[in-house]
Amino acid sequence: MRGKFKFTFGPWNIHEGSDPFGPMVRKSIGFSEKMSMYKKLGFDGVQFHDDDAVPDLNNLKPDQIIKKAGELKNALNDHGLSAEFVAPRLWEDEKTIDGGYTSNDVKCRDYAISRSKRAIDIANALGTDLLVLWLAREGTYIRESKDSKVATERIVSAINQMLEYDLGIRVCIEPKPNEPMDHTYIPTTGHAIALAQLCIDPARVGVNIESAHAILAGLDPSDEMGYALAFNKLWTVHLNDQNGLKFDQDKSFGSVDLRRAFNQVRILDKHGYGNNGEWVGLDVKAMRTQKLEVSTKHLSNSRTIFLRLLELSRSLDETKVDALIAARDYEELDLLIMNHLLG
Ligand code: XLS
Ligand code: MG
Repeated sequence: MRGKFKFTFGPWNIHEGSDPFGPMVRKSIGFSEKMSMYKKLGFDGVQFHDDDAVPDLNNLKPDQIIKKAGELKNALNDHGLSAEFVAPRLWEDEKTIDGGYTSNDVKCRDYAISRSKRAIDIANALGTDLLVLWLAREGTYIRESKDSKVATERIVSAINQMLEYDLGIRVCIEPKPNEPMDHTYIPTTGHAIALAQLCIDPARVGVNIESAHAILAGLDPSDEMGYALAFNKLWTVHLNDQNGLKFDQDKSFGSVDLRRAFNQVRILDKHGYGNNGEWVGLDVKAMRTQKLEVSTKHLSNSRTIFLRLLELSRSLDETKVDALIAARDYEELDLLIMNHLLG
């Protein structure tokens, strides 16, 4: 079965270029202007952090949040766009300095859970059943500051409370091994899928695999995807690229290692990704050097590369591949792939 591909990105992927060492270099673009850019760039869906969808939500009551999210839903409809998921942004608030669900302070843990429930309310109002959890600060800078068994149990308990709060919501963990933390508790796809088994309804806990995060964990993103597909748990992806073990770069898809990108497209297509409505999400950032007028090319380029790699994947002579596998001639298979990619 072939895959079916439609694309999303989040408003944070059109950004001002600030980094830990320097301020913004491009002016901010408001969300309504961004909304009008999606279709032109070839995208049909939007990924949201809770406060991308409803700014200032800490100062609003639950019913006010739902009302604002409803207004946003109308605006999305006007643009012919769907919401793919909502992710509670549990890494900026002062109450999440030491983590959300794993914070050592019970008041902060309660805040993280109540904020996650607001994110679920927003997801419902936007017409999506997918909640993404990037567990940004659920980890430590020094091992002694938290107990990893207790932390794991706290994450499970938090997810259980979300599953209980809304019997229709699906929780999608986005693993990442480090940054901002030294080490996080759910660093890989395997960790996330095993964690799902500890939850009250494992069938509603899946993964969002980000290429760069897998690479930062020293793993191959396409193998991570294949693993999640085997569990029917690959519910969304964050495609991008990463040049080795350093900060999370969110480079354009395929821009570092075309063959690695090819294999991600190939595994998704071979196993019918998208036939159950899954989206291809991109989590890419423009280079800081890019001028404002041309600061969305990383998005359209990543999509273009995906589609070109899809053509290559579909035009690969699979009979030859099978014959070389049968002959165990992997050197020749290597050359076949290289020649195919070189065109
Ligand atoms: C950061 C994450 C982030 C999430 C969205 O590393 O990739 O962008 O995907 O919350
Ligand atoms: Mg991501």
